[in-house]
This record gives sequence, C-alpha cells and structure tokens, in this order.
Amino acid sequence: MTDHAFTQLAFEMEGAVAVLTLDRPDKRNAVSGVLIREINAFFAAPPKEAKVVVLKGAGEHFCAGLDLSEHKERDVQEALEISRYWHKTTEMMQMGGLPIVAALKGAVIGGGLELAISAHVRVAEPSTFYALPEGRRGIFVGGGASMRVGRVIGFGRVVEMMLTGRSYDAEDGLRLGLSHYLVGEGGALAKAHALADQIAGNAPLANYMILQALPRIGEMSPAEGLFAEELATALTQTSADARAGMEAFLKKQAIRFDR
Ligand code: 1HE
Repeated sequence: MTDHAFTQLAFEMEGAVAVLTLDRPDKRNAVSGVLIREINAFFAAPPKEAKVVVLKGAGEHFCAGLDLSEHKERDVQEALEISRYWHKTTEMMQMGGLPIVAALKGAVIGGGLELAISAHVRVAEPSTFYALPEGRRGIFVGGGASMRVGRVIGFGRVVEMMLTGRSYDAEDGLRLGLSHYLVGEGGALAKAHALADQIAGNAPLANYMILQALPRIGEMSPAEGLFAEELATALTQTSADARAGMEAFLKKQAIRFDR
C-alpha cells in the first residue's frame, strides 16, 4: 500500500498511527474522482503496521465535499456507480477494522461530512461547521449521509438540513454528536493523536469487537442484539488480554496491549 503514489492524499506513518491528509487545500479538499479513488485504495490495503488512522484536511478546512467542477452530464447508470463507489469506500472506512479519528476544522460539507461520519471518533475545532447543501445544488447525498448522518442526529434533522441548506456550528455539532470533542482552535490534531495513541494501546480483540460487533448489534432486534453481545463478551473476556487487563486493574497498574 505504501507504494501507492497518491497525488491528492498525503500519507505518513507515525508509529502505529497512519496520518491521512486530504491534500487539496487550494480547493478546500473537495473530493475529486482521483481523491475518492485514493481514499478507497488506502483503506482497501492499509499498511500492516497501522493500528489507527488519523484523518485530517490540509489548510483551513476539513473538506468542502464533492468536487463540483467535475460535474457533467451523466446517465443514471454512471451516477449509480459513482454513488456505489462512495458507499464501498465509506463502508471500508467504517467497517474495515482500522479505528479512524478525524480532526475537523472549517468546512465539513456534503461528501466531507460523509467521510467524517464514517470515522469512529471526531474531534472538532471552533471553526468547524457542518452542512448538507446538496438539496440546494439540485443534487442528493450519495456517500452515505442518508444512513450515517441520520443515525447520529436523527432523520428529521437531515431532512431539515437538506431542505434549508442550514449549517450547524461547532457547538451544535458537539451537542448533536457530529463531533465527540470540541477543543480550542488549532487543537484538534493533537487531541486526535492523543486519542489515537490511547486506542492503539487497547487490546486488539476488544477494538475488533467495538468496531465490528457494536454497529451490527445496533441494527439487530433487541433479542438478537443481546445474544450477539453475549457472544462478543464471551470471546473477549476469555482472551489472554482480558486476563492481563483485569489483573493490571486489580494491581492498580496501567496496561497497554501493544508493547
Ligand atoms: C471547490 C469546492 C467544491 C471549494 N468543488 N471546487 N460542496 C459545496 O457545495 C461546498 C462548496 N464550497 C464552499 O461552500 C466554500 O468553498 C467553502 C465554505 C468550503 C470555503 O470557502 P472559501 O471562501 O474559503 O473558499 P472559496 O473561495 O469558495 O473556494 C476556494 C477554491 O476552492 C475555489 O476555486 P478557485 O479555482 O476559484 O480558487 C472554489 O471553486 C474551490 N472549491 N469547494 C469544487 N465542493 C458523494 S455526493 C456528495 C455531494 C456533495 O458533497 S455536494 C456539496 C458540495
């Protein structure tokens, strides 16, 4: 994977953390066809040594969404395939097994919000604002916002956001769950790295269950979900890491599972 020659995505390893930067600051990191393919390529084959991803945007904005300059007449089949490709990409982000911590600032708009909401932890700065202007541009969300943003803030708010084109500011975003942390201006990246380091130190099986079992359990009926939770807890609690983790707690010792 590290052999990929990315042109609109910057990538570097910092220990076990893969730092991924949407890297078109002069275009506010708008997602071109090239950029979505590069994001897809990264998550399809992430570096083996990566345990966590920190995702950020270069410059003053996280991401201004779909690159509108690439809009052209398309037939239904082509448009379906582009949306499907975004769905495959964001599915790999959410369910691919690598925890993603997003550092947000400035615009988190349209497809930018669809990328951010596919991350597992979101840290925002006061400049952050969120919008789904698709309805106002004569288009529709195509990268998973209907499902993922609706699950976080409620479908009624997504309908209202899209009808009116309103933005939520950083405070609103924190209250609604669009971000999990709101830090000072310029502080999102450091906080994202601190959280990534903490996540990298968790037991791998616990992280696996958190990422793979929890979202699926959320889609199940209560009876099925509770049964799935029994299986997930039995598998994690009987692991060697669980024994070490509980022993460390009882001895009042800190423990990391990656060293
Ligand atoms: C772009 C894009 C873009 C900026 N596609 N080129 N997204 C939107 O509707 C958001 C559109 N963008 C904006 O509202 C603003 O650009 C921002 C609030 C993000 C930033 O404002 P500002 O004043 O800092 O920058 P700017 O002067 O508006 O833009 C700087 C350059 O970036 C300019 O290009 P230049 O060649 O004239 O310098 C802009 O044209 C360019 N730029 N945003 C293309 N989005 C899977 S479906 C998802 C569907 C969607 O995402 S729809 C939402 C699209």
